[in-house]
This record gives sequence, C-alpha cells and structure tokens, in this order.
Amino acid sequence: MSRLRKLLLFPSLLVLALISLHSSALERQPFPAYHGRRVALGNLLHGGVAILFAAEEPLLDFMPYRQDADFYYLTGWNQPGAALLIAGPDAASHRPYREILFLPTRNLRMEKYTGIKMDASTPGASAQSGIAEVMPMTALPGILNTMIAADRRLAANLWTEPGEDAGLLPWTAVTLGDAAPLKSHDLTQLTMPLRQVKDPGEIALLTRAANASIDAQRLMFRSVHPGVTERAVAGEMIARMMENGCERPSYAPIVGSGIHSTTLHYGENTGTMQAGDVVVVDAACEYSMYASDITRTVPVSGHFTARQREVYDVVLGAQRAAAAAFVAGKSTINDPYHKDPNSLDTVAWQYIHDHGKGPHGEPLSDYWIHGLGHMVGIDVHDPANYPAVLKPGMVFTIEPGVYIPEEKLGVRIEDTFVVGPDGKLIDLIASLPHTAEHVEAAMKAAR
Ligand SMILES: [Mn+2]
Repeated sequence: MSRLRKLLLFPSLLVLALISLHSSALERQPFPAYHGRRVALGNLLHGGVAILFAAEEPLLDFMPYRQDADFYYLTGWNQPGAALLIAGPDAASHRPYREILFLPTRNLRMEKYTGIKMDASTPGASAQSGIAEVMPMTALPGILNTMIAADRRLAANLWTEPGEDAGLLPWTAVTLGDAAPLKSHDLTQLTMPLRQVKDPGEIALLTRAANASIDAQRLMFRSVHPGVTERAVAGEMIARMMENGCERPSYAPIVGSGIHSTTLHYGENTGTMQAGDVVVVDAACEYSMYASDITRTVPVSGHFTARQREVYDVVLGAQRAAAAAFVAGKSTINDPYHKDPNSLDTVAWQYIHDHGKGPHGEPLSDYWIHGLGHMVGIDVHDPANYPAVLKPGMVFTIEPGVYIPEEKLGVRIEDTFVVGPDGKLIDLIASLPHTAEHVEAAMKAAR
C-alpha cells in the first residue's frame, strides 16, 4: 500500500472509530433482530414497497435527537435524515425481498455543530448499519422510479407513514406522469401489530428502563417532605434516571401535590408540598429508546390520613383485581365503556364502584375518568387500536386512579406489566412498594 493511500485511509478509519463510540450511546439489539422485523414487515406488504423516513435533527430548539419510533424499531439506526426502503417479496413477478438504507450526504459544516455522521460512502456503512444495501439519499427517487417502471402495480401498493407521501409521491411522476398516485397506504397499520409484541431483547431493555425508574421512584420516597417543591423532586428523579443510564425521562415527570394531584397530566410542578396532602408522582425513564411508566401516590408527611388511606386502598384493590382477572388472549385494555366483561377496565371500574364512596355518597367510580392503561414500548404510549386484546409479548400499564378535587385528593397507582410467553402476567414494577403500609415504611426508613 502506498504512503498516500495509507494517509487517505487513516482519516476514514478514525471517522469509523468515532462513529462507533458515538453509536454505543444506545444499547442496540443484534442486527438479526432488526432484520427479522424488516422481513416480517416485507411479508405484510403484499408485494408492495414501504418507505420510511428517519427523524430530522432538531437544530433550532437544541433538543436532543430522538429517532422516529418505527424507524428505530426496524433499524436500530440512530442518525437523522435517513430513509429506509423495504420491498416485499412478490411471487407473481419473482421479485425477492429487498432492503435499502438511504443516507443523507454528510454536511461537514453542520457536523461542527452536531457531531460526525455516516453517509453511503463511509467505509463499512452496510456493516455498521446491518442493512444489506446502503445508498445515498439522492438515489431514492431513481430507485423508486426504476422499481415502478418494472412493475406498475407498485404505484398502487406504496406504504408510508402518515403525512410523508406528499413529499414522496411526486417523484413517481417521472415514470407514471399523470398516473402518479396521490395517496399511499398507512404503514403504521402494519408496524403497529409488529411493535406490540416484544421480543426478549426488547423485554430486556424495557426491564432496564423499569429498574432505573423504580430506583428513581425510591429516591422520591426519600425526597418528599413538607416545604419541598414539586420541581425539586422531579429534578432529583431525572438526575437519578440519567445516572442509571437512561437517556431521558420517557415523558415529562408529573409531581402533583394537594389539588394538583387531581389533575391527570399536571406537568407544571410549580407547587410546594404541604403536610397533610398526598403527592401523585408519575415519572419514569427511557433506556436505549424503550420506555417505562410508573406512578406512585405518597403522603407528603409520611403518613396517610384515614380518608386518604381509604381511597388509596380502593385504587390499589382495583389494580390488583384487574391483574388477577387477566387472561392472555382474552383480556383487553383501555375500553372506555366498562361494559365488556373481558375488559380489565370493567374489572377495575367495578371494583372502585363497589368499594368506596365519593364526598356526596356517590360511587367512587364517578371520580375515575381515564382508561385503565396503554401499551408501552419505544413510545411510552405505544401505538394500538383500543380496546386491544393482550397477548404474550405485549407490555402495558394498569393504572387506575381516583381524583376528587373537593378533597384535593388524587390517587393513581401505575405499574408496567409484561405478558410472559406462558401467558402469565409479570409486573416489571413488583419491587416498588404498593401497599399503604409499605409506602409509609419506605418513607419512614428514609427519614
Ligand atoms: Mn401511563
């Protein structure tokens, strides 16, 4: 090898090393996991073509980058501006499965601001991405037109994420002219069922997120005192989450004391905690793109009043009744009507209805106003069509709540659960105190 070639090669190896360091920030699953998902999606396309776009880099608001959820699920790729093309196998035309990652041209000036990226000419781009073909983004329109020219039926079988066909479909006019389609099919309807069933690697990441979040919740038991601000507690929890390797909270932490405990998505955290009040703490974090979701309700002074305890016990009883009633393949979640006996919402609602009264003697269930839970995954509210039947591999929350503004008393208890391969329910948050006694004991131990 000539001296010159060695010199030319050296910077690209250096770039590769830097990129490897950078991408190790997230724990990626082995490449076959992502490849398997792409092939599974390809098989759902009926010989069609799916095109997804990565999230763009946020430049103006200085927010940290977060990859598009579907894009990450299918690739584990954590750089902005890319596109992924998946062509489903088509028996009629003998066209095999094909996958291409399109990478934007590097912008060396922008990289001064946001760090080094990889493009299609980076040595080892395919090996680094785990995707069979890697091409420059500028090749995407030509590839798409070539595919459509070879099989015009494809024009009616294009799949994109909502809102993304407007920019994409005009390209097909090169081949199709006025016959170019104006609409594509909604790809999220195909990725949604795939994403709902988690593989063991995903469950491992969700468990890491859960454990990091449990630890932050335990810290909260220690931090909550009369006179402490809600924001200070949120801040301490976020610091602990990040110390535990999470890249961010999986949603804005809710620390709502007193009257704020009755506002479901209270996120201002501007109050100061007062003795005699409860505080609802809905806070958890995201580990390598996988979310957790936990809520605990604790007494600011370390002891529940009799009335707080009464309502707390009903909410906990409802959570336990729903978990006990769970049957894989039959139970559903997030049913707004509480009529279907298979719905865990019905079970929890009925429990709250039958155990406890509101301030005017009405059923306590009048004060529960939201769904019992939701799917959890790369998004803390992972996509689903509700009410959804719960099957092995699914991850979801059970989070009954009662909110009585007149008593400035809100109670929500939320755990994230996994349906095991045997259909049994596994509580990822089992180790965090649930009962009023255990909550009080944990707070006392920290005082
Ligand atoms: Mn939740």
